[in-house]
Amino acid sequence: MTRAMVTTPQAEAQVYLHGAHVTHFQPRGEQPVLFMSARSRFEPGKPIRGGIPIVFPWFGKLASDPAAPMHGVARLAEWRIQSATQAGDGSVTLVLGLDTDKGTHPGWPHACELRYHVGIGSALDIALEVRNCSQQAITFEEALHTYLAVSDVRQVSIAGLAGTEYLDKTDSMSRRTQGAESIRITGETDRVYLDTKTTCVLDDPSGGRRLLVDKRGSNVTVVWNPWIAKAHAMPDFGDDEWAQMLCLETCNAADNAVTLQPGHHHEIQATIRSEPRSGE
Ligand code: TA6
Repeated sequence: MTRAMVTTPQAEAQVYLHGAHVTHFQPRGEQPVLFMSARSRFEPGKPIRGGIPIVFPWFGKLASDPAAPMHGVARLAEWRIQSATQAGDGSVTLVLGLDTDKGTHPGWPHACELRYHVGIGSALDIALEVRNCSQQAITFEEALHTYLAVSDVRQVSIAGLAGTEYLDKTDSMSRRTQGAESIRITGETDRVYLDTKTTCVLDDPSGGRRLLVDKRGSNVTVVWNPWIAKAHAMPDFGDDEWAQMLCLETCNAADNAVTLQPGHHHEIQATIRSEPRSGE
């Protein structure tokens, strides 16, 4: 598979054309920020496990066609490099492109232009732009399904979602409200936080760092960890890898799906960066 290996004064990164998939981001002198499964597949028609899969145009299962690929078609498609530019400070921006049309999938016969901007500097800046090139309004779901690398998920905490309503996918999508305390991961966790625009901060004590996910154009945040049983059930995921990752996903889905009029475009954007824990 073709990938772009990018090295800048601030960081290094890898981006596969398959799914426009960022699989690696490592600021100079720091640990990798993204988790990649040692058992990930790298084959046509299969998603890459880890890094940042792009979810589009449906999140999860497609209600009208349960046989349709989970999380849509964008992460399974071959994207092309539109441009690669370097700024004065040495940071690099790649733009990848994918166009959809009536032949893309029966569940998505719409003409759209997708442009994915990947900025590699001291932070990782990613933005998915969707342009509706059809004659009718379209509605879609999307996610930058980020797998963050953590030293031990049982010790991390996530701040930024206090008081936010969420759908609990481990309990038949029941609606709940997050308490005031930071989120701790103590079992399989799969939550769709609604109507939230806030920055999330993942505190990783034994990793000695905090990972921050700031976002724009997104009203949903998903928090996911498969824990033990789900990890065992996933063929492209190591049985013990659940402790080394947490997905903090920048999304628009469910109540917050996006509707675009003809000729209009929408952008979802996330900035991912790490900083030392205070005093460390
Ligand atoms: O974003 C969380 C989630 O929707 C979970 O329900 C889980 O299925 C995860 O995505 C991974 O999905 P995948 O299709 O990559 O196995």
